[in-house]
Amino acid sequence: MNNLLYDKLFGVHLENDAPFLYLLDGQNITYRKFLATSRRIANTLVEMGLEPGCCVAIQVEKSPEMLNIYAACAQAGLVFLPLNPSYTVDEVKYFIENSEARLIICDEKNKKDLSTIAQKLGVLVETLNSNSTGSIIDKAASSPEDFETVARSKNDLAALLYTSGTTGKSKGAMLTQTNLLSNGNTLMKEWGFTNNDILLHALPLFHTHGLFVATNVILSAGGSMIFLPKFDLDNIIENLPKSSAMMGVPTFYTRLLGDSRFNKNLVEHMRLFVSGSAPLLSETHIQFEKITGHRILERYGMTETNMNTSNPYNGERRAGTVGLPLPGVELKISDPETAKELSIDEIGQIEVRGPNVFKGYWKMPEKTKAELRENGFFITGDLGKIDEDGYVHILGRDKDLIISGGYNIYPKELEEIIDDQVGVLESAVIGVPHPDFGETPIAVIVSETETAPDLEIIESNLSKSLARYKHPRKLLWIDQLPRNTMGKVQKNILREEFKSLFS
Ligand code: MCA
Ligand code: AMP
Repeated sequence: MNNLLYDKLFGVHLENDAPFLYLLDGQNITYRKFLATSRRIANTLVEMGLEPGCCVAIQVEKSPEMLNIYAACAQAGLVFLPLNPSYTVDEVKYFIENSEARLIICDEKNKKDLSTIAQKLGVLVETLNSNSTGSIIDKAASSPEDFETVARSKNDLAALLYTSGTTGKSKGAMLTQTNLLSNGNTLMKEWGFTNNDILLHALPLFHTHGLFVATNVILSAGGSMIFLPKFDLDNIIENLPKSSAMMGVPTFYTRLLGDSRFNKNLVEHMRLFVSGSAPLLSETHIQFEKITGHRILERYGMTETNMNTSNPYNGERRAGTVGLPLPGVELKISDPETAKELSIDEIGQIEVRGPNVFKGYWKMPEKTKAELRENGFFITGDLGKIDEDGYVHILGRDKDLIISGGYNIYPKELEEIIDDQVGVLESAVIGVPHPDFGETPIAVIVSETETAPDLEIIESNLSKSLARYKHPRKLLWIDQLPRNTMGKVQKNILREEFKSLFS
C-alpha cells in the first residue's frame, strides 16, 4: 500500500526546482522548497502524537503555509479540515466538537478563545499567522526535514469539508483520496493544464473551488500559481498579464467588468477563465466576451461531489449552461417524487455518480442515506435539465439555499437565531438579487405583538454568533408570512415582493 494522494500531487515534484507559488512581495517558492517545509511540518504533526486518520482543523488566513499543512497532512495520512477564518468562535466550536479534530491550528488572535474550548475537548492548539509566523512554524523549524510518507489506501479520508444543512447543523462531507485525485486529474486534462500554466489564484483555500479545483489542478500539472491573499482588483489587474488562467466565482467577473482599467490588452496571453460555485449570468458571459474575446468556461460542482460538469475547453461554451458531465461522471435528471429518470428537456432533480462523489456525511448515517442512494447516485438538491445536445442547465434549487459571492448560506441557520430573539414570533430568510454578490440574504420578521421588534438588537445578536458574510443585508418587519394551504411559508412570494431591494 502506498499513498497515492501524496505521491501524485506532491511526491512527483520532489526534484522540481520550478516555482510552485509566486508571492506578492516578488519572492517565489519552488516545489522543492515547498515540499521540504511540508515534510518538516509532517514531522511536527507526528511528534505531537497525531496518528494516521486523525483530523487536523485549520482556521487561518490564506498563506503558503496553509498549503504546506495540506501537503503535510496528505503525507502523514491525516484528514485536513479547513475552516473559513470569518467563522465566529461559536461556529468553530461546533466544527471542532463534531469533527473530533485532534488539533486546531488558528491565528494567534483567536488562540485564547479557542483554547478554552479546545481544553475542554482535549484538543491541541497551535498557531499560524498570515505573516508566516506561529507556533507550528517555530516547531517545524527544529523538526527533521526527512519524513517517510505514511501509507494510505485510496478509499481513506483525505479531507473533511463542512457544508451547511437545510435543517439544523452543518454536515461534514467525507472526501477520499480517490475523490480528490480523480477530479484533479480529470480537470487538468479537460482544461488543458500543463507545467507551463500560471494560475492567478485569488480564491480562498477553505473551499473546494480554491483548494481541490484550483490548487489540485496546478499540482497535478506541475504548474505555478500567482498566489494572492484574496480577490483585490488592483492585484488582479496587475497580475493578469503575467498569468495564463484564472478561476473565480461570478463576483470576480462582474467586479472586473465594472473596473475601467479592465480591457483586452490585460488578458492578451490568458488562455482560460473558469467560473463556478454560483450561477454566472448570461449577460456577464456575453459582456466578458465582448470586452476580452474570451468565453468564460462555466462548470458545476459541490462540496460533496467536487466537479460534475464543465463546458468544453475545445468546443462550444454555452452561456447559461454548466456544460457536459465530466468523463467518468454520470449525471441524470430524476423526478423528485418518484425518482424516475426524466427525458431530454424535462426539469427535475440533478443526481450524480462517479469517483468524484464523496463517501457520506461524517457521523450522520441518516442524512447520508437520505441523499446518497445505495446505487451510488447523490441527490444534489439542484434542479435542472439536460438539453438535446447533452448540456446541463441549472434551473433552480430544491434546497433552501442562498449563494452570496460564492458562499453558501442556509436560511434555517439564521431563522433559528432570529426566532429566539425577544419579541419575535417567526421569521423567513430569503435570498434576493444583489449586484455584487449575485444573491444576498434578507430577513422578514413577524412580531409577537403589534409593535415592531427591536431590529437593531436582533442584528447585533446575529453578528455575535454568525460569520459576517451570513448576516442579512436587511431586516424587515411585516404583519404575517404568506403561507399555502398546508401552512408552509411561501418564500417565492416573498422573493418576488422584495426582488428589487438592491437594484
Ligand atoms: C465578503 N463579505 C461577504 C462575502 N465576502 N458578504 C457576503 N458574501 C460574500 N461572499 C463581506 C465582508 O466580510 C465585508 O464585510 C463585506 O462583505 C465586503 O467585503 P469585500 O472586501 O467586498 O469582500 P471581499 O473580501 O472582496 O470578498 C468577496 C469575494 C469573496 C471576493 C466574492 O467572498 C470570495 O472570494 N468568494 C469566493 C468564495 C468561494 O470560493 N466559494 C466557493 C465555495 P463588512 O461589511 O464588514 O466590510 S463553493 C465550492 O467550492 C463549490 C464546490 C463550487 O462549485 O466551487
Ligand atoms: P457548496 O455546497 O459550497 O459545494 O455549493 C454547491 C452548490 O453551488 C451547488 O449545489 C449549486 O447549487 C451551486 N453551484 C456550483 N456551481 C454552480 C454553477 N456553475 N451554476 C449554478 N450553481 C452552481
